[in-house]
Amino acid sequence: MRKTLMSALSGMAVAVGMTGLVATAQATTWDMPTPYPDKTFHTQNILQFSKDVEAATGGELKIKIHSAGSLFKHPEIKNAVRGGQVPIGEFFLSLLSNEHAVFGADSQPFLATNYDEAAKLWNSQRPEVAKLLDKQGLMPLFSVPWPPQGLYTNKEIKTVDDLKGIKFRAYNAMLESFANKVGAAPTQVEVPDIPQAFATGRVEAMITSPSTGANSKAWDFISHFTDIQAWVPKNIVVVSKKAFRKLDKPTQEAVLAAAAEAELRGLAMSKKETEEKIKILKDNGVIIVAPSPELMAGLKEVGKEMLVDWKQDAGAEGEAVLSHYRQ
Ligand code: PCA
Repeated sequence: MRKTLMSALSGMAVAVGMTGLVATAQATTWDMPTPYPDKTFHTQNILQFSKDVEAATGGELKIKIHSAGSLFKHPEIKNAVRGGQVPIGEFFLSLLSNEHAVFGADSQPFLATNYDEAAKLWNSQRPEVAKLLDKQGLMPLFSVPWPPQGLYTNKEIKTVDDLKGIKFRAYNAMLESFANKVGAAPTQVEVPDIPQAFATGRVEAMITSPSTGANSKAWDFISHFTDIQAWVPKNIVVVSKKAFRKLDKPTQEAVLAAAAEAELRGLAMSKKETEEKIKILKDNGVIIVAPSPELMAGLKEVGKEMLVDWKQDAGAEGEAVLSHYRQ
């Protein structure tokens, strides 16, 4: 009797196991590396995107998010998608500015400094970005801006000269060149490593959003936030065209619809958090400073110089972006 029951049970287990196997063989799971920690609004938005895709496809396509550079480090994410190691990924668009200056248009100081200008700039930039990515077998799915970028320091900054000699955290080639131009000493540091970089004295100032400042608990290592609103950079989510083509038509459409929603939701989240995160900085003792006219004039001068360099580097594609943007 015991033996019969056992074999009946194991027979059932085999049957259940087989059904499980059939189900997983049909469904697709995409691993998706992202650079920023879970509580970042971009990551929250992408988690919702993943849920939306799973719901819309009845579980046919699952997107598993690997946040904070846990699967691939940020600078490797784009090439991981390009090389087919993962089908989809998120990264900071202007991180690619060392491949082509056009990718860095949104990190050009004082070219687009609020959400409306940033949307207009993205409209002008998107066709060129899409063409460049297409050559690498990649397709943009959606893009979401960060809040306008501000200056975090451990003293009051009244003029550009006050930035001289400061060890400056950078997140792309443009910010590095900006830091060099103001006489600061730049070092690349990814978001998850910011607290450690300040704690060990590798850096002592940064330009980033209220989001990244508040999420990094900037009050532990800086005293002043100067609201210079210097540019509005974006993250982009790209998919490998090859992986996308493998999906059936309804699944492809579900991905595109969820992406369009994510772009709108992400923008709303970004806008909402600008004020919220500045308030958190303030509540934790950071001194919020409106920039002096001298400081702004000096920073804009640096922006002008950088735009000259940028135009040269960005060539015909850059011209197309700028002339469309300025129409
Ligand atoms: N946070 C990211 C990119 C821009 C931003 O606001 C960072 O600091 O790296």
